[in-house]
Amino acid sequence: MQARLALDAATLIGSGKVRELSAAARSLGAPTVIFDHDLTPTQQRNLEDALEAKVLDRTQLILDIFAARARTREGRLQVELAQLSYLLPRLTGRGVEMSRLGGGIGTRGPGETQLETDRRRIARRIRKIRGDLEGVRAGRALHRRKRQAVPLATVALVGYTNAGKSTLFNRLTQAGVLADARMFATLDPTVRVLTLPSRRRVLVSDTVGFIRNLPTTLVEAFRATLEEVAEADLVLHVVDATSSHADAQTAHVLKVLHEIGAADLPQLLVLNKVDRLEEPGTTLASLRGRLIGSGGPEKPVRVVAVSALTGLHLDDLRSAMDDVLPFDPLVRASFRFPIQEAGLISLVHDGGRVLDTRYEPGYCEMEAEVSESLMRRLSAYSTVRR
Ligand SMILES: Nc1nc2c(ncn2[C@@H]2O[C@H](COP(=O)(O)OP(=O)(O)OP(=O)(O)O)[C@@H](O)[C@H]2O)c(=O)[nH]1
Ligand SMILES: [Mg+2]
Repeated sequence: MQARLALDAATLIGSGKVRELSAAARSLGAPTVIFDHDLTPTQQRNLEDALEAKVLDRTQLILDIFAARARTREGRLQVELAQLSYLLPRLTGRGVEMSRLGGGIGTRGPGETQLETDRRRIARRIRKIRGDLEGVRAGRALHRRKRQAVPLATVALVGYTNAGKSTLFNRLTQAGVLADARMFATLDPTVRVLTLPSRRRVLVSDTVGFIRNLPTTLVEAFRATLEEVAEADLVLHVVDATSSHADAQTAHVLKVLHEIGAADLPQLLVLNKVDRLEEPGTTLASLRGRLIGSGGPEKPVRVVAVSALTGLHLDDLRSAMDDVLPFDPLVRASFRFPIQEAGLISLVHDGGRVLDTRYEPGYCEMEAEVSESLMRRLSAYSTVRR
Protein backbone atom coordinates (compact mmCIF):
# COMPACT_ATOMS: atom_id res chain seq x y z
CA MET A 1 0.00 0.00 0.00
CA GLN A 2 1.26 3.40 -0.85
CA ALA A 3 -0.07 6.96 -0.65
CA ARG A 4 1.23 9.14 -3.46
CA LEU A 5 0.18 12.51 -4.83
CA ALA A 6 0.93 11.52 -8.41
CA LEU A 7 1.76 8.30 -10.23
CA ASP A 8 5.37 8.02 -11.28
CA ALA A 9 5.57 7.83 -15.06
CA ALA A 10 8.62 5.59 -15.07
CA THR A 11 7.87 3.17 -12.24
CA LEU A 12 4.34 3.97 -10.96
CA ILE A 13 5.56 3.82 -7.35
CA GLY A 14 8.72 5.99 -7.42
CA SER A 15 12.38 5.08 -6.96
CA GLY A 16 12.38 4.96 -3.14
CA LYS A 17 9.49 2.50 -3.06
CA VAL A 18 11.08 0.48 -5.87
CA ARG A 19 14.20 -0.02 -3.70
CA GLU A 20 12.02 -1.04 -0.75
CA LEU A 21 10.03 -3.46 -2.91
CA SER A 22 13.18 -4.85 -4.47
CA ALA A 23 14.60 -5.69 -1.03
CA ALA A 24 11.32 -7.29 0.03
CA ALA A 25 11.12 -9.38 -3.14
CA ARG A 26 14.72 -10.52 -2.75
CA SER A 27 14.32 -11.50 0.88
CA LEU A 28 11.21 -13.53 0.00
CA GLY A 29 12.80 -14.98 -3.11
CA ALA A 30 9.70 -13.90 -5.06
CA PRO A 31 9.93 -14.79 -8.74
CA THR A 32 6.89 -12.66 -9.63
CA VAL A 33 5.60 -9.29 -8.43
CA ILE A 34 1.92 -8.50 -9.01
CA PHE A 35 0.57 -4.94 -8.99
CA ASP A 36 -3.08 -4.36 -8.06
CA HIS A 37 -3.05 -1.52 -10.56
CA ASP A 38 -2.59 -1.19 -14.30
CA LEU A 39 0.93 -0.56 -15.58
CA THR A 40 2.08 1.09 -18.80
CA PRO A 41 4.44 -1.04 -20.92
CA THR A 42 7.31 1.27 -19.93
CA GLN A 43 6.55 1.01 -16.23
CA GLN A 44 6.35 -2.74 -16.50
CA ARG A 45 9.72 -2.98 -18.25
CA ASN A 46 11.42 -0.60 -15.81
CA LEU A 47 10.02 -2.50 -12.84
CA GLU A 48 11.13 -5.85 -14.23
CA ASP A 49 14.65 -4.48 -14.64
CA ALA A 50 14.75 -2.95 -11.17
CA LEU A 51 13.11 -5.84 -9.31
CA GLU A 52 14.77 -8.62 -11.32
CA ALA A 53 11.46 -10.45 -11.26
CA LYS A 54 8.55 -11.03 -13.58
CA VAL A 55 6.04 -8.18 -13.19
CA LEU A 56 2.32 -8.60 -13.84
CA ASP A 57 -0.36 -5.95 -13.62
CA ARG A 58 -3.94 -6.44 -12.53
CA THR A 59 -5.38 -6.85 -16.02
CA GLN A 60 -2.75 -9.40 -17.06
CA LEU A 61 -3.35 -11.44 -13.94
CA ILE A 62 -7.11 -11.52 -14.45
CA LEU A 63 -6.67 -12.37 -18.13
CA ASP A 64 -4.31 -15.22 -17.21
CA ILE A 65 -6.77 -16.64 -14.69
CA PHE A 66 -9.61 -16.36 -17.17
CA ALA A 67 -7.51 -18.02 -19.88
CA ALA A 68 -6.70 -20.95 -17.62
CA ARG A 69 -10.34 -21.41 -16.60
CA ALA A 70 -12.25 -20.94 -19.85
CA ARG A 71 -13.78 -24.24 -20.87
CA THR A 72 -16.34 -23.78 -23.62
CA ARG A 73 -15.51 -22.54 -27.06
CA GLU A 74 -17.29 -19.27 -26.38
CA GLY A 75 -15.38 -18.74 -23.14
CA ARG A 76 -12.05 -19.35 -24.86
CA LEU A 77 -12.92 -17.02 -27.75
CA GLN A 78 -13.99 -14.30 -25.31
CA VAL A 79 -10.73 -14.54 -23.39
CA GLU A 80 -8.61 -14.50 -26.53
CA LEU A 81 -10.50 -11.46 -27.76
CA ALA A 82 -9.84 -9.73 -24.45
CA GLN A 83 -6.15 -10.67 -24.54
CA LEU A 84 -5.69 -9.35 -28.07
CA SER A 85 -7.60 -6.16 -27.28
CA TYR A 86 -5.24 -5.71 -24.35
CA LEU A 87 -2.21 -6.36 -26.51
CA LEU A 88 -3.08 -4.10 -29.43
CA PRO A 89 -2.50 -0.68 -27.76
CA ARG A 90 0.61 -2.05 -26.02
CA LEU A 91 2.01 -3.04 -29.38
CA THR A 92 1.63 0.58 -30.44
CA GLY A 93 3.50 1.73 -27.34
CA ARG A 94 6.43 -0.51 -28.12
CA GLY A 95 6.21 0.41 -31.79
CA VAL A 96 6.93 4.07 -31.13
CA GLU A 97 10.39 3.11 -29.98
CA MET A 98 10.88 0.69 -32.82
CA SER A 99 9.90 3.21 -35.49
CA ARG A 100 12.38 5.63 -33.99
CA LEU A 101 15.04 3.01 -34.51
CA GLY A 102 14.06 2.91 -38.14
CA GLY A 103 14.57 6.70 -38.18
CA GLY A 104 14.73 9.17 -41.07
CA ILE A 105 12.00 11.17 -42.78
CA GLY A 106 10.07 9.19 -45.33
CA THR A 107 11.77 5.91 -44.48
CA ARG A 108 9.84 3.02 -43.12
CA GLY A 109 12.08 1.54 -40.49
CA PRO A 110 12.21 -2.20 -39.94
CA GLY A 111 10.53 -1.76 -36.58
CA GLU A 112 7.57 0.01 -38.04
CA THR A 113 7.14 -2.54 -40.81
CA GLN A 114 7.17 -5.36 -38.29
CA LEU A 115 4.75 -3.41 -36.11
CA GLU A 116 2.34 -2.91 -38.96
CA THR A 117 2.48 -6.58 -39.86
CA ASP A 118 1.81 -7.54 -36.25
CA ARG A 119 -1.00 -5.05 -35.95
CA ARG A 120 -2.60 -6.25 -39.15
CA ARG A 121 -2.30 -9.86 -38.06
CA ILE A 122 -3.87 -9.13 -34.70
CA ALA A 123 -6.62 -7.02 -36.21
CA ARG A 124 -7.37 -9.87 -38.62
CA ARG A 125 -7.48 -12.37 -35.78
CA ILE A 126 -9.79 -10.07 -33.78
CA ARG A 127 -12.16 -9.84 -36.75
CA LYS A 128 -12.08 -13.61 -37.12
CA ILE A 129 -12.84 -14.15 -33.41
CA ARG A 130 -15.70 -11.63 -33.53
CA GLY A 131 -17.14 -13.57 -36.47
CA ASP A 132 -16.75 -16.90 -34.66
CA LEU A 133 -18.36 -15.46 -31.55
CA GLU A 134 -21.32 -14.32 -33.63
CA GLY A 135 -21.69 -17.90 -34.79
CA VAL A 136 -21.48 -19.34 -31.30
CA ARG A 137 -23.98 -16.78 -30.04
CA ALA A 138 -26.39 -17.49 -32.85
CA GLY A 139 -26.23 -21.12 -31.78
CA ARG A 140 -26.88 -20.13 -28.18
CA ALA A 141 -29.76 -17.91 -29.15
CA LEU A 142 -31.22 -20.95 -30.89
CA HIS A 143 -30.81 -23.03 -27.72
CA ARG A 144 -32.40 -20.23 -25.77
CA ARG A 145 -35.38 -20.09 -28.10
CA LYS A 146 -35.75 -23.85 -27.72
CA ARG A 147 -35.66 -23.40 -23.96
CA GLN A 148 -38.20 -20.61 -24.15
CA ALA A 149 -40.47 -22.85 -26.19
CA VAL A 150 -40.60 -24.98 -23.05
CA PRO A 151 -42.35 -22.57 -20.77
CA LEU A 152 -40.16 -22.95 -17.70
CA ALA A 153 -39.17 -19.92 -15.67
CA THR A 154 -35.45 -19.17 -15.60
CA VAL A 155 -33.42 -18.34 -12.49
CA ALA A 156 -29.96 -16.76 -12.73
CA LEU A 157 -27.38 -17.07 -9.95
CA VAL A 158 -25.24 -13.96 -9.77
CA GLY A 159 -22.74 -12.62 -7.26
CA TYR A 160 -19.22 -11.54 -6.56
CA THR A 161 -16.50 -14.04 -7.34
CA ASN A 162 -16.09 -16.69 -4.62
CA ALA A 163 -19.54 -15.99 -3.11
CA GLY A 164 -20.47 -19.66 -3.52
CA LYS A 165 -22.67 -19.57 -6.63
CA SER A 166 -21.36 -22.80 -8.13
CA THR A 167 -21.58 -24.60 -4.79
CA LEU A 168 -25.18 -23.46 -4.41
CA PHE A 169 -25.92 -24.38 -8.01
CA ASN A 170 -24.56 -27.88 -7.42
CA ARG A 171 -26.48 -28.28 -4.17
CA LEU A 172 -29.73 -27.14 -5.70
CA THR A 173 -29.45 -29.14 -8.90
CA GLN A 174 -27.01 -31.92 -7.92
CA ALA A 175 -24.89 -31.13 -10.97
CA GLY A 176 -21.15 -31.65 -11.09
CA VAL A 177 -20.05 -28.13 -11.96
CA LEU A 178 -16.51 -27.19 -10.95
CA ALA A 179 -16.57 -25.43 -7.55
CA ASP A 180 -13.29 -24.14 -6.39
CA ALA A 181 -11.65 -21.81 -3.91
CA ARG A 182 -9.68 -20.43 -6.82
CA MET A 183 -11.29 -17.34 -8.22
CA PHE A 184 -13.36 -17.35 -11.38
CA ALA A 185 -13.91 -21.09 -11.30
CA THR A 186 -16.89 -20.48 -13.57
CA LEU A 187 -16.51 -18.73 -16.88
CA ASP A 188 -19.28 -20.37 -18.78
CA PRO A 189 -22.92 -20.28 -17.90
CA THR A 190 -24.43 -23.66 -17.24
CA VAL A 191 -28.10 -24.49 -17.12
CA ARG A 192 -29.88 -27.21 -15.11
CA VAL A 193 -33.44 -28.05 -14.16
CA LEU A 194 -34.66 -27.65 -10.58
CA THR A 195 -38.01 -28.70 -9.12
CA LEU A 196 -39.48 -26.30 -6.56
CA PRO A 197 -41.74 -27.29 -3.63
CA SER A 198 -44.79 -26.34 -5.73
CA ARG A 199 -43.55 -29.07 -8.12
CA ARG A 200 -43.01 -26.38 -10.69
CA ARG A 201 -39.80 -26.86 -12.63
CA VAL A 202 -37.45 -23.99 -13.32
CA LEU A 203 -34.18 -23.62 -15.23
CA VAL A 204 -31.27 -22.45 -13.07
CA SER A 205 -28.12 -20.98 -14.58
CA ASP A 206 -24.78 -20.45 -12.90
CA THR A 207 -22.83 -17.41 -14.13
CA VAL A 208 -19.36 -15.95 -14.10
CA GLY A 209 -18.41 -14.14 -10.87
CA PHE A 210 -18.36 -10.36 -10.79
CA ILE A 211 -15.27 -8.51 -9.70
CA ARG A 212 -14.57 -4.87 -8.93
CA ASN A 213 -12.72 -2.90 -11.62
CA LEU A 214 -12.92 -5.63 -14.20
CA PRO A 215 -10.59 -4.61 -17.03
CA THR A 216 -12.62 -2.91 -19.74
CA THR A 217 -11.44 -5.41 -22.35
CA LEU A 218 -12.99 -8.18 -20.28
CA VAL A 219 -16.17 -6.29 -19.55
CA GLU A 220 -16.69 -6.05 -23.29
CA ALA A 221 -15.84 -9.71 -23.87
CA PHE A 222 -18.24 -10.99 -21.21
CA ARG A 223 -21.04 -8.51 -21.71
CA ALA A 224 -23.02 -10.91 -23.87
CA THR A 225 -22.80 -13.60 -21.21
CA LEU A 226 -23.89 -11.21 -18.50
CA GLU A 227 -26.67 -9.77 -20.60
CA GLU A 228 -28.37 -13.16 -20.57
CA VAL A 229 -29.00 -12.52 -16.89
CA ALA A 230 -31.35 -9.74 -17.96
CA GLU A 231 -33.63 -12.33 -19.54
CA ALA A 232 -34.11 -14.29 -16.33
CA ASP A 233 -37.41 -14.39 -14.43
CA LEU A 234 -35.64 -14.34 -11.08
CA VAL A 235 -32.17 -13.31 -9.94
CA LEU A 236 -30.56 -15.07 -6.99
CA HIS A 237 -27.95 -12.65 -5.73
CA VAL A 238 -25.47 -14.71 -3.70
CA VAL A 239 -23.41 -12.88 -1.07
CA ASP A 240 -20.52 -14.28 0.98
CA ALA A 241 -21.78 -13.29 4.44
CA THR A 242 -18.36 -14.03 5.95
CA SER A 243 -16.54 -11.57 3.72
CA SER A 244 -15.44 -8.34 5.38
CA HIS A 245 -16.13 -6.66 2.03
CA ALA A 246 -19.67 -8.00 1.67
CA ASP A 247 -21.14 -4.47 1.48
CA ALA A 248 -18.84 -3.28 -1.28
CA GLN A 249 -19.18 -6.53 -3.21
CA THR A 250 -22.96 -6.39 -3.05
CA ALA A 251 -22.97 -2.75 -4.15
CA HIS A 252 -20.75 -3.67 -7.08
CA VAL A 253 -22.97 -6.53 -8.21
CA LEU A 254 -26.07 -4.32 -7.96
CA LYS A 255 -24.32 -1.70 -10.09
CA VAL A 256 -23.53 -4.24 -12.80
CA LEU A 257 -27.09 -5.61 -12.67
CA HIS A 258 -28.28 -2.07 -13.22
CA GLU A 259 -25.92 -1.61 -16.18
CA ILE A 260 -27.13 -4.74 -17.95
CA GLY A 261 -30.79 -3.83 -17.40
CA ALA A 262 -31.47 -6.51 -14.78
CA ALA A 263 -32.08 -4.18 -11.83
CA ASP A 264 -35.86 -4.44 -11.94
CA LEU A 265 -36.10 -8.23 -12.10
CA PRO A 266 -37.50 -10.08 -9.10
CA GLN A 267 -34.56 -10.68 -6.81
CA LEU A 268 -33.64 -12.80 -3.80
CA LEU A 269 -30.66 -11.85 -1.67
CA VAL A 270 -28.96 -15.08 -0.56
CA LEU A 271 -26.56 -14.65 2.37
CA ASN A 272 -24.30 -17.66 2.01
CA LYS A 273 -21.73 -19.44 4.22
CA VAL A 274 -23.69 -18.97 7.46
CA ASP A 275 -22.05 -22.17 8.72
CA ARG A 276 -18.86 -20.17 9.13
CA LEU A 277 -20.37 -17.26 11.07
CA GLU A 278 -19.46 -17.16 14.76
CA GLU A 279 -22.62 -15.37 15.84
CA PRO A 280 -24.96 -15.89 12.92
CA GLY A 281 -27.92 -14.00 14.44
CA THR A 282 -26.11 -10.75 15.15
CA THR A 283 -23.92 -10.80 12.07
CA LEU A 284 -26.78 -11.53 9.70
CA ALA A 285 -29.05 -8.89 11.22
CA SER A 286 -26.42 -6.18 10.85
CA LEU A 287 -25.40 -7.35 7.38
CA ARG A 288 -28.99 -7.44 6.25
CA GLY A 289 -29.51 -3.90 7.53
CA ARG A 290 -26.42 -2.62 5.79
CA LEU A 291 -27.09 -4.37 2.47
CA ILE A 292 -30.67 -3.25 2.22
CA GLY A 293 -30.15 0.18 3.76
CA SER A 294 -27.19 1.59 1.88
CA GLY A 295 -27.66 2.24 -1.82
CA GLY A 296 -29.11 -1.23 -2.21
CA PRO A 297 -32.14 -2.07 -4.29
CA GLU A 298 -34.93 0.48 -4.02
CA LYS A 299 -37.71 -2.05 -3.74
CA PRO A 300 -37.87 -4.37 -0.75
CA VAL A 301 -36.00 -7.56 -1.40
CA ARG A 302 -36.41 -10.98 0.26
CA VAL A 303 -33.36 -12.14 2.16
CA VAL A 304 -32.55 -15.80 2.87
CA ALA A 305 -29.53 -17.00 4.86
CA VAL A 306 -28.15 -20.36 3.80
CA SER A 307 -25.11 -22.57 3.68
CA ALA A 308 -24.56 -23.97 0.24
CA LEU A 309 -21.86 -26.20 1.67
CA THR A 310 -23.88 -27.91 4.41
CA GLY A 311 -27.29 -27.47 2.80
CA LEU A 312 -28.61 -25.48 5.77
CA HIS A 313 -31.89 -23.60 5.04
CA LEU A 314 -31.93 -24.58 1.39
CA ASP A 315 -35.59 -25.57 1.83
CA ASP A 316 -36.32 -21.98 2.85
CA LEU A 317 -34.53 -20.79 -0.25
CA ARG A 318 -36.57 -23.08 -2.50
CA SER A 319 -39.85 -21.89 -0.94
CA ALA A 320 -38.74 -18.28 -1.24
CA MET A 321 -38.04 -18.89 -4.93
CA ASP A 322 -41.57 -20.22 -5.28
CA ASP A 323 -42.97 -17.13 -3.54
CA VAL A 324 -41.02 -14.59 -5.52
CA LEU A 325 -41.25 -16.14 -8.98
CA PRO A 326 -44.09 -14.77 -11.05
CA PHE A 327 -47.09 -16.95 -10.33
CA ASP A 328 -47.70 -19.61 -12.93
CA PRO A 329 -49.70 -22.34 -11.21
CA LEU A 330 -50.14 -25.85 -12.53
CA VAL A 331 -53.56 -26.64 -13.94
CA ARG A 332 -55.12 -29.85 -15.14
CA ALA A 333 -55.91 -29.82 -18.85
CA SER A 334 -57.20 -32.05 -21.64
CA PHE A 335 -55.91 -31.63 -25.17
CA ARG A 336 -56.75 -33.06 -28.56
CA PHE A 337 -53.86 -32.69 -31.02
CA PRO A 338 -53.82 -33.61 -34.72
CA ILE A 339 -51.36 -36.51 -34.88
CA GLN A 340 -48.93 -34.60 -37.13
CA GLU A 341 -48.44 -31.93 -34.42
CA ALA A 342 -45.63 -33.91 -32.81
CA GLY A 343 -43.98 -30.69 -31.63
CA LEU A 344 -46.98 -29.70 -29.51
CA ILE A 345 -47.30 -33.19 -28.10
CA SER A 346 -43.67 -33.19 -26.99
CA LEU A 347 -44.15 -29.67 -25.57
CA VAL A 348 -46.71 -31.10 -23.15
CA HIS A 349 -44.30 -33.92 -22.28
CA ASP A 350 -41.43 -31.49 -21.67
CA GLY A 351 -43.31 -28.74 -19.87
CA GLY A 352 -45.88 -30.69 -17.91
CA ARG A 353 -46.78 -34.01 -16.36
CA VAL A 354 -48.72 -36.29 -18.67
CA LEU A 355 -51.45 -38.25 -16.84
CA ASP A 356 -53.04 -40.09 -19.72
CA THR A 357 -52.64 -40.45 -23.49
CA ARG A 358 -55.17 -41.91 -25.93
CA TYR A 359 -54.80 -42.30 -29.67
CA GLU A 360 -57.64 -42.09 -32.18
CA PRO A 361 -57.38 -42.10 -35.94
CA GLY A 362 -55.60 -38.86 -36.79
CA TYR A 363 -55.62 -37.52 -33.23
CA CYS A 364 -53.83 -37.76 -29.92
CA GLU A 365 -55.76 -36.95 -26.76
CA MET A 366 -53.89 -36.07 -23.62
CA GLU A 367 -54.67 -35.43 -19.97
CA ALA A 368 -51.90 -33.47 -18.32
CA GLU A 369 -50.87 -31.12 -15.56
CA VAL A 370 -49.32 -28.07 -17.19
CA SER A 371 -48.49 -24.53 -16.20
CA GLU A 372 -51.19 -21.96 -16.80
CA SER A 373 -48.97 -20.18 -19.34
CA LEU A 374 -48.56 -23.36 -21.39
CA MET A 375 -52.27 -24.01 -21.08
CA ARG A 376 -52.94 -20.56 -22.55
CA ARG A 377 -50.57 -21.19 -25.45
CA LEU A 378 -52.27 -24.47 -26.27
CA SER A 379 -55.82 -23.31 -25.62
CA ALA A 380 -56.74 -23.87 -29.27
CA TYR A 381 -56.32 -27.61 -28.67
CA SER A 382 -57.96 -27.71 -25.25
CA THR A 383 -61.06 -29.95 -25.08
CA VAL A 384 -62.29 -28.81 -21.67
CA ARG A 385 -63.23 -25.14 -21.71
CA ARG A 386 -62.29 -23.41 -18.47
N1 LIG B 1 -18.00 -22.61 4.62
C1 LIG B 1 -18.63 -22.49 3.47
N2 LIG B 1 -17.93 -22.42 2.32
C2 LIG B 1 -18.61 -22.27 1.16
C3 LIG B 1 -20.03 -22.22 1.13
N3 LIG B 1 -20.41 -22.07 -0.16
C4 LIG B 1 -19.27 -22.05 -0.90
N4 LIG B 1 -18.18 -22.18 -0.10
C5 LIG B 1 -16.77 -22.21 -0.53
O1 LIG B 1 -16.45 -20.98 -1.16
C6 LIG B 1 -15.53 -21.19 -2.24
C7 LIG B 1 -16.08 -20.61 -3.52
O2 LIG B 1 -17.21 -21.32 -3.92
P1 LIG B 1 -17.74 -21.33 -5.44
O3 LIG B 1 -19.05 -22.02 -5.41
O4 LIG B 1 -16.70 -21.82 -6.37
O5 LIG B 1 -17.95 -19.74 -5.66
P2 LIG B 1 -18.48 -18.98 -6.97
O6 LIG B 1 -19.35 -17.88 -6.51
O7 LIG B 1 -19.08 -19.94 -7.93
O8 LIG B 1 -17.11 -18.39 -7.55
P3 LIG B 1 -16.77 -17.91 -9.06
O9 LIG B 1 -17.28 -18.95 -9.99
O10 LIG B 1 -15.29 -17.80 -9.01
O11 LIG B 1 -17.42 -16.59 -9.24
C8 LIG B 1 -15.31 -22.71 -2.31
O12 LIG B 1 -14.14 -23.02 -1.62
C9 LIG B 1 -16.52 -23.27 -1.58
O13 LIG B 1 -16.27 -24.51 -1.00
C10 LIG B 1 -20.75 -22.30 2.36
O14 LIG B 1 -21.98 -22.27 2.45
N5 LIG B 1 -19.99 -22.43 3.49
MG1 LIG C 1 -18.59 -20.41 -9.88
